[in-house]
Amino acid sequence: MKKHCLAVDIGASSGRLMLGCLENRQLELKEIYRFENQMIQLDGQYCWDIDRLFAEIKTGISRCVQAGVQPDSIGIDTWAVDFVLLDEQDRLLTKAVAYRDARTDGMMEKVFRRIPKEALYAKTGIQFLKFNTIYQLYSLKQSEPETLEKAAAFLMIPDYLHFLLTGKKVNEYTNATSTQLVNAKEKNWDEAILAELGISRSMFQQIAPPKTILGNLTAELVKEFGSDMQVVLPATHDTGSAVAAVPDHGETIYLSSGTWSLIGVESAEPNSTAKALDYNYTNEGGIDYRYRFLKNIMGLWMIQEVKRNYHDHYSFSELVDLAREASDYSAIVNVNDDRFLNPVSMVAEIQDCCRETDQPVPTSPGEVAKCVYDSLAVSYQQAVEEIEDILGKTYAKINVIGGGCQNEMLNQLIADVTNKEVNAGPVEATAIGNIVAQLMALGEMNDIEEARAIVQKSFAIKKYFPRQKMN
Ligand code: ADP
Ligand code: LRH
Repeated sequence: MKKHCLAVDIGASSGRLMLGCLENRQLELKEIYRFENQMIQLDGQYCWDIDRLFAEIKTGISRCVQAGVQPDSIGIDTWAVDFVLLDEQDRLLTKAVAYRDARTDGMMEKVFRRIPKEALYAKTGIQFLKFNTIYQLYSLKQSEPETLEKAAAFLMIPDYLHFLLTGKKVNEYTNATSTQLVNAKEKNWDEAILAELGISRSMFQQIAPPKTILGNLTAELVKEFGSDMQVVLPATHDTGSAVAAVPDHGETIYLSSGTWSLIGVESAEPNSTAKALDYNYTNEGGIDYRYRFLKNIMGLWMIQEVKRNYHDHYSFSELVDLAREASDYSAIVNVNDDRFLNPVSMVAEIQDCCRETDQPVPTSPGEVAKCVYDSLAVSYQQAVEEIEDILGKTYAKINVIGGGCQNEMLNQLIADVTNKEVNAGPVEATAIGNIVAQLMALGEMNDIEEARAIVQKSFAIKKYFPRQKMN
């Protein structure tokens, strides 16, 4: 009997339920349901609409069952770092505050006063992003210490959604590492860091690795859907699932291209050398305790915001066309500047930045979009140089995965700027990586090597080669 696995993959911009089915060593993927995701404002804070997200998941499951498909298993991945706290009765004590909320402003520096940056990096191997969970929790400790005291459970977003499905509470490993609270060697919560920050160890759950079979749906949900299925942990950090599905990872740099651009390589050991710290590279936990040595780049969030600023008048592909038409325009902004993390208006912020750096100010949507794509490509090139410098080796190819790999202009630009072959696809790498973890847990695939070989065979990859530079 063929197994059917349902992947729930929720990114910061959209969520989808994708059904995977393995037949004759070929993986087939079918979209069941798709919905938008975006931050909402609650009591002046940027948050996720967590109730709606769970309702969307339920809608997707119902559609799957109504279409006559009975999934054997389901697993959820989302963006990293964000969490909720539950009380003794498993009721929500907090909103699902989003990482772009300003609550972490200044928190990194406060934490460094208690734990030096170098010590934190040596223990966790995690890059310094102002919104990491550690700084979110420290902010909560300053503003609402009583909430932290009452907390009985700390669950990251996918952990909470898995809890709603099963009634079981665990902290999945790949996502837990993004908190900057997990000891990279011990692969467990770092008690010394927690103690130093005055954050209680007791609310943290047991860390469970991907491929753990969490259990079945709650009786209530079985009744609602008229069917049961196993809940299996994928790499619940979306980037962990995406990288699990990078077909040819050996000599390839991956670029997971969605709301964020995550650029790096997979590695057997964490690299927390002075150089890696200096360039701010991370060692996030992956499937089978492999590490994702990578850096966050602001990513297509910038174009999502530009699109929103133009009242969604243009689609993503229209913005690409307009950028192409604006070929005479050129300006580069530092995409990783915090000013682009959550500006009031992305278009105005880009224009201000160009003005301040004495570059031509983009006025049309095409010019603004071109500035974003060109600036992203330059930042990818810088990251490639950094990776090659830290690791002392060169890479022949870049494998772009995720929604952004549909941008043909950007793919070609990356090939030209980096002078490397670019392989684009699969678009739904994250959902595929999620499904692959479930299939391994169900005994349908032996290991990640086999899984990657099947992914390579099953999905079309488009190649781009650097164009000759014209003098
Ligand atoms: P996330 O999972 O972080 O929400 P996705 O992997 O879904 O993000 O990627 C979303 C991005 O993909 C969008 O911001 C957009 O730039 C890009 N994208 C989606 N569709 C297209 C398209 N047709 N052409 C070009 N780019 C696209
Ligand atoms: C990408 C991602 C990334 C994290 C960020 C918060 O969706 O999970 O890996 O750094 O969101």
